[in-house]
Amino acid sequence: MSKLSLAVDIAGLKLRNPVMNAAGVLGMTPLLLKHVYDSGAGAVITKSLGPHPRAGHPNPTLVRVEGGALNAMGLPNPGAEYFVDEIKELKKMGVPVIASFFGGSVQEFVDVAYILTKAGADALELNASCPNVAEEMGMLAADASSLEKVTVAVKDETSLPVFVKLSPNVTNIKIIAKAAEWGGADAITAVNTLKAMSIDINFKRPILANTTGGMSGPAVKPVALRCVWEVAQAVDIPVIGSGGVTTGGDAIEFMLAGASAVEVGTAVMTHGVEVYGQINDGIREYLKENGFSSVKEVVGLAQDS
Ligand code: RRO
Repeated sequence: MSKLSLAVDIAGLKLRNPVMNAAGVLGMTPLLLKHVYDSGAGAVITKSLGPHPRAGHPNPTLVRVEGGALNAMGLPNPGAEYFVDEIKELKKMGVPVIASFFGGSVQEFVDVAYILTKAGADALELNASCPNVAEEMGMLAADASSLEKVTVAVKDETSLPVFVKLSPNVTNIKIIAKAAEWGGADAITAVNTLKAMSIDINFKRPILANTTGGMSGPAVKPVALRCVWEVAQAVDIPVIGSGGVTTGGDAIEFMLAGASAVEVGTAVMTHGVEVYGQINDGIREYLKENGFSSVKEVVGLAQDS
């Protein structure tokens, strides 16, 4: 039997394994991201970077809830220009870097894509789906035609693979995914967090200062899995799964639904940064036990009738 391989190729981006951190998780400094890579991730994803530094929302911005967590960070980031040296540093250390980014207009998306491309990122993840900011900045992924336009403009600016990260907070994710593909997206990341809230019954007020936040963690996994399933049916480009992945078995579920790779965020809170290596161990074990020699053989298998 041939040697077992966890290596994947996502739209030309070759990675040693299919597990990455989700944007925003340990993504603020190169040292934290290097730690993610050393702990076993195949690539790292930066915090979503915008055209200007942003403080984000006031505290509380994070609350644990049953089955996961809610966050309303509000896109805090130092600005893309500041992160140029951080990306260069990571590249010097041999770490594959996917730069997550956003803008408040088509031009801002293009400007930030230009900065991050010049910085030497290996791929870009266009964040079209933050649930915690005003519509025009966050929920681009609710409007197929705007998303297509932004994707076209970004693809015109960069030669890097562009992954478009979608929201689960839409009626028909297939239409949105198709629009991103028409715009030239090289892959789809499905999905960002689920809009949610929590109330303190003693204070009789919402816990998050922003009132609502994005739900992540094991409780959203079935929703994210359904999104991956639908997106994989709608497009011919690779899909990256995100939402509640904690174990190798979870990652395999996403792959069977059609994901070529997965992003892991909230599990770091419960399992520490070692979770990246543990998930890879679980994937390897599954491949071995089921007679597969590569991750590719599993992708989309549950879709075959
Ligand atoms: O910073 C945030 O509040 C945030 C972002 Br940019 C995102 O894409 N998803 C999320 O749950 N929180």
